[in-house]
Amino acid sequence: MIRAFDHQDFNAARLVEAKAGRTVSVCLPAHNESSTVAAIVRIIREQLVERHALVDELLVIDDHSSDDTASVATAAGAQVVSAADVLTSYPNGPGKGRALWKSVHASTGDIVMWCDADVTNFSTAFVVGVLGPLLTAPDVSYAKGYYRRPLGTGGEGGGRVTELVARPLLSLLYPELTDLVQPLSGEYGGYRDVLERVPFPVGYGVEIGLLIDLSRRFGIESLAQVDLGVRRHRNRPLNQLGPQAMTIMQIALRRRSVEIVPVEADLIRPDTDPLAVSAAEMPPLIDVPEYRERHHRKRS
Ligand SMILES: Nc1nc2c(ncn2[C@@H]2O[C@H](COP(=O)(O)OP(=O)(O)O)[C@@H](O)[C@H]2O)c(=O)[nH]1
Ligand SMILES: [Mg+2]
Repeated sequence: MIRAFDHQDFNAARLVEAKAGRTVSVCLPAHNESSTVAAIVRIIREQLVERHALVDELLVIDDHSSDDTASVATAAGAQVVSAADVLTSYPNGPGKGRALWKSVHASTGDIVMWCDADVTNFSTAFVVGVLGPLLTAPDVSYAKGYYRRPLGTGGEGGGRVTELVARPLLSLLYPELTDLVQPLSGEYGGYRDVLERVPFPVGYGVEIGLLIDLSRRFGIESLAQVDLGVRRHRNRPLNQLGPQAMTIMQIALRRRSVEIVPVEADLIRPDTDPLAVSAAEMPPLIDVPEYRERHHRKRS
């Protein structure tokens, strides 16, 4: 069983005491999120940087946004890093997973956690909840948020990709991960010294890739999940979920055997042009010389 917690078991003041010298970076990946990112930044800065010293560093990883994501996030009090400027000798390009990988390099905390920047009902519970087990449960090194996700009609459950792709794949191939309520949630984090040891899929396969790799490498008991309450975000049309689903399948299948499916493949649909879907991965940061240079610490 993956250990489960509830955000209500934690509060910011007590977690500040539990930090005991450890530092926390919160990173928000953002591609054209100008309508939501500022409110999220402001809540974290006012409540968890200034009122309680829980969060030591607040980064927005802006990825070629064509709107004013960068300026509104800066005005709201985040440090904005342009993804294009980080680890420039590695293959550049869009992708949530690549942005997360770059944020591990760009940030400095002992703990790095992420929140999606498109959440419309953000509260401090998201950060407090994920940090709770990381700061208080000694063997937890990776914590994954979960929540109820109301769709327009009030239906519960996961998202469509969660129900139709992630859960069936985990049931077939990785049953030890099936008690995760939201395997694809965007609010999660872990200790730098585990995150730097695993590859990061460049796109939307990053969540499933991290779960599979961290559980294999550090044991299922190093994982925790935390109830964060209710979460609302942008709901995408079905035609945008196909490529997400496909890259998740590529990442999960290729961890069983790289021969099953190719790393680059076209999603073929009758009424649209073929769409290239990539399951490329960025290498473990510990193997990246620039990372070792910047974060060099004594390690065993
Ligand atoms: N930096 C960066 N962020 C991205 C990219 N793609 C998605 N994101 C961010 O990742 C978060 C989750 O993406 P979203 O599209 O909402 O995924 P979904 O909730 O699974 O549909 C949001 O904050 C996005 O702005 C990207 O290529 N680069
Ligand atoms: Mg979203």
